[in-house]
Amino acid sequence: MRRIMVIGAVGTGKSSLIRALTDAKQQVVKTQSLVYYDALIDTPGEYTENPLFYRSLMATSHQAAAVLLVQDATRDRNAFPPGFAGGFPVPAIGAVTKIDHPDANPERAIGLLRQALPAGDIVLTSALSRTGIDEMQQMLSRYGSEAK
Ligand SMILES: Nc1nc2c(ncn2[C@@H]2O[C@H](COP(=O)(O)OP(=O)(O)O)[C@@H](O)[C@H]2O)c(=O)[nH]1
Ligand SMILES: [Mg+2]
Repeated sequence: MRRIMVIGAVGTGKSSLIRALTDAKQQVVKTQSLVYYDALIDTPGEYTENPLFYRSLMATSHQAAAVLLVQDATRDRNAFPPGFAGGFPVPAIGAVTKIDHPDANPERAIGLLRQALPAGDIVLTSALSRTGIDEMQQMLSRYGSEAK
């Protein structure tokens, strides 16, 4: 199964987004730090926040169909270094999370995400209201990755 590796800062909403995208019945395999779903790989936020873990992210991405960079719509700073998406050997796509939140600023989030992901689709999502979840699932299937 081709999987999408999901990366982003601690508390961005990666795991909530993955839960919204996946079928609760599926088998989940947890390694020490990574969580493998049928179509997605959840990564700890520390891996995105601490450059010591970048090599580990790059290594894992080799077995992924694509990397999904996740940006929190309520945050005013980018968790990723400029051009980060270009360092992966596979295509990169983006998701903005928590667009339902009163403090959400989706336009700002897209601007921040574009610094790390100059090209590639970005979907606006909310795990809470399920906005953009269908669109995310279609995007995953374009990479040969069926979330449910
Ligand atoms: N309002 C709102 N809060 C969310 C949403 N997704 C996640 N959260 C909250 O953000 C926090 C971190 O979510 P989590 O999925 O654990 O983030 P992770 O560290 O990136 O895996 C939790 O308190 C969630 O309830 C969302 O779509 N809308
Ligand atoms: Mg998490």
